[in-house]
Amino acid sequence: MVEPRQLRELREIVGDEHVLVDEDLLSSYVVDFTGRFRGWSGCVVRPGSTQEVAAIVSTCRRNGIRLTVQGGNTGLVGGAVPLGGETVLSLRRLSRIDHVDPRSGQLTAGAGVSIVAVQQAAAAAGWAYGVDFSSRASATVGGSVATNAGGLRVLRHGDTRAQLLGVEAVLGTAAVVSRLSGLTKDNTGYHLPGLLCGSEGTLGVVTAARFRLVAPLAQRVVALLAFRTPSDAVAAAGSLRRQLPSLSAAELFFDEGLSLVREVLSLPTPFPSRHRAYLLLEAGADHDPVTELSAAVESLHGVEAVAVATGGHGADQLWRYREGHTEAINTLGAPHKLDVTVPMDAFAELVERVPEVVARLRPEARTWLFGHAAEGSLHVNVTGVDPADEEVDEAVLRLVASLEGSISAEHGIGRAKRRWLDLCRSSAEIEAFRAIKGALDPDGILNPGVLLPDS
Ligand code: 2HG
Ligand code: ZN
Repeated sequence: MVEPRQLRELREIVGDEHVLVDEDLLSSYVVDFTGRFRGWSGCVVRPGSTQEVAAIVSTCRRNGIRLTVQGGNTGLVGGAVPLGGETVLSLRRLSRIDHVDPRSGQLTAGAGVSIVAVQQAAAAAGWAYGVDFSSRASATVGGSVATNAGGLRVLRHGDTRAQLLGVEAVLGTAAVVSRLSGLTKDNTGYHLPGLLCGSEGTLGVVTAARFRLVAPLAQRVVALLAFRTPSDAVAAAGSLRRQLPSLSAAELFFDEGLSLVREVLSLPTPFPSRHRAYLLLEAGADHDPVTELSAAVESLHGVEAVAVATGGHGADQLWRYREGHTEAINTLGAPHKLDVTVPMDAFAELVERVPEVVARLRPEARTWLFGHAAEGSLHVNVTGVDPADEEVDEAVLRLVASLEGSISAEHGIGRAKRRWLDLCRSSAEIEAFRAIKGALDPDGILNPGVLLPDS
């Protein structure tokens, strides 16, 4: 609990109106989007500048106040909600975008800027931002950097770390590190942006980021392919990467997921009959990519039906079948969410074995699979299992580890997965993580309980 004297100190830094203590005002900050992770907090602090963040961290260090750092609160692993009663440090007021530098194709955005606002600012200047994902309207720059967000275009442009040229951040020591000049080449020591990116707020609070932008693609085509078997769909994603240089997304889902999305979002059926597996493809190029897409699709095995849309509403409609999964599954109650990746040659086996593993342990459960097929990245959602019952989660993660995969492809470890970190990280690696944490956040006030398992 934050004492009255400490609240006064925080108010002096950010102003009375930006220290929230009223229970009603706190309610949206203490629970995650799925409703699975619910914490509590005595106070939310909303700084308006990097200097204010530094002053808050310094005050919290002095007073032993532990902080949970929060952006758009779209995380899925309980990393941004105060499960241990921490004070919430909300960065949404850091919402400034510096104008896009048209020559270098870069922009600097505050931690509280939404991903959609970054995309719009880039587009307005004739550029594009290489990262995109379903929660783009609420997710923020700070959170996307802290979790190294992946999403729908990783196969074309890489993850958030690949866009990151610099950050401004307040370390757990309260020191400010700032490197936002946008040098594309800079070999002068440890790469702090790369380290802070994906550190899930455990080392420092990212307050701004400098991103490289990509050339916009004048023409795009979206195709939904129906496959005879899941392994045909997985094999297709692999071979399309080689055959179709304009490929920018290859998203996998299955019949059960499509039916649920259609029912919840009231969408029409894309094909007259049902099929076992689907790939949603997007290709983008300066020229019309339809001809090369059609030629590539012709060469694939097991394709039973194809729907094509060249941009506009039709393309958005096809995307809804894929992007609607998270929302549709959430209507069934708080799901168990796993987000795993395995080497490509084990991906088809993973897709086949996950439902068997779940069914063996909890026959009453429903398993929903979808994901980013070209990277071997699979979202496993399980409904109908008590949120506190983690036996299924553990069994799936052990399967992933046995296939030499990783227990998180893009959502991070948060609080949800930390006890399984050693399934894919050696004790030497975890000790190195702890040493870095100890150096940059010596009092352990930033995101306690996130990422690192208890020692
Ligand atoms: C996606 O790819 C997101 O749509 C969310 O990473 C995945 O809801 C999920 O499990
Ligand atoms: Zn995803």
